[in-house]
Amino acid sequence: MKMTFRWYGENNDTVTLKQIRQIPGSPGVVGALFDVPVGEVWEKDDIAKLKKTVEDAGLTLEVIESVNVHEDIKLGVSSRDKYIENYKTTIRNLAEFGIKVICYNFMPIFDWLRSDLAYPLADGSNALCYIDEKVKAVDPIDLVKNIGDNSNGFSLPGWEPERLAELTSLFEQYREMDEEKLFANLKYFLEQIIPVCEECDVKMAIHPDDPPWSIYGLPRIVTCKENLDRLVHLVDSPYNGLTLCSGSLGANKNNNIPEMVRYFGKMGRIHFAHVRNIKFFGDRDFHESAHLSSDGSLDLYEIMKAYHDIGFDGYIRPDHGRIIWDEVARPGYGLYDRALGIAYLQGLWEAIDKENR
Ligand SMILES: [Mn+2]
Repeated sequence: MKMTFRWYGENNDTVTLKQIRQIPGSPGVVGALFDVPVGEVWEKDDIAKLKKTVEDAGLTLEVIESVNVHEDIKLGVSSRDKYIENYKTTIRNLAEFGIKVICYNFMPIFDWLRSDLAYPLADGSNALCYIDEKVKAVDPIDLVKNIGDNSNGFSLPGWEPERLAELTSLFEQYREMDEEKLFANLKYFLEQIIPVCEECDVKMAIHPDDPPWSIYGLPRIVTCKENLDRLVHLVDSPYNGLTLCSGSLGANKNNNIPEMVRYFGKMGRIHFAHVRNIKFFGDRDFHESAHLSSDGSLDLYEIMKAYHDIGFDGYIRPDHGRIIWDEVARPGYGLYDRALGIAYLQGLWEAIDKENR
């Protein structure tokens, strides 16, 4: 496995590249151009600059998270072709700078969704949290506002205020959308871009929906083994793969993560692994926890063992962390708890590896 750490870029992250360089094992950087509007081309000059910044700090940049998909592509309206062409150009441009994997998602309107961004935990830390009743009780527009007001001044990816200002009209446009239509629109998109990926050797890795169920009547399709299986066969190419996020998929108690790792891993379709834990306190209520198995509801040993068993050699990263030790950071993306997560994942891996020699 190739360990990585997500970074939001200079002036956009409280975590520095110097700090990342000092995390045990010196992970690679997962980056993105956060100031390019969704749907526009990522220009070579900007990619070159990002790559140089990362490499000057003694780190590598081979994974992008995310190149977001324009809403018109998800909606399947005629203007999508223009945005798909832009996406293809972005893939070609990224390939020129050694990018190997692009993470993306196909969630209508919202990206990940939580009811609380700083849910207090018993030990005095705080974490992202999802309480189903709370989400249902609030109007989506108020929810967006709450998220914006509680993100410590950061614009959270997928929650850009400009885009969400048009929430009412977006909901209107999705009125007729169902899972089948969304699958068809994803297929159309993949059929166009996967040949470009094959030509440039860049793998697409779709991130699951978070949480993995429909919210506010919007369809969500990247949610379970059955749908992921359908998805990887929409275009049957090794370049059409997954970001297997244990925390996102794990929020549905029916999803067996180690089994999914083995199933899609053997198929060679897991290009990026997000490994984190969550703690349930209701059927659809959970808060994010430290990565440690005993702190959450998922067994991280079993998950890492599944990756080891399939001989996983792709990119992996710890995912959201709690906010601990009075750190002020982007919700879910502080340095400390994610660095602890990395050390833990590497410890599990070393132990499993040596046990199995
Ligand atoms: Mn994730």
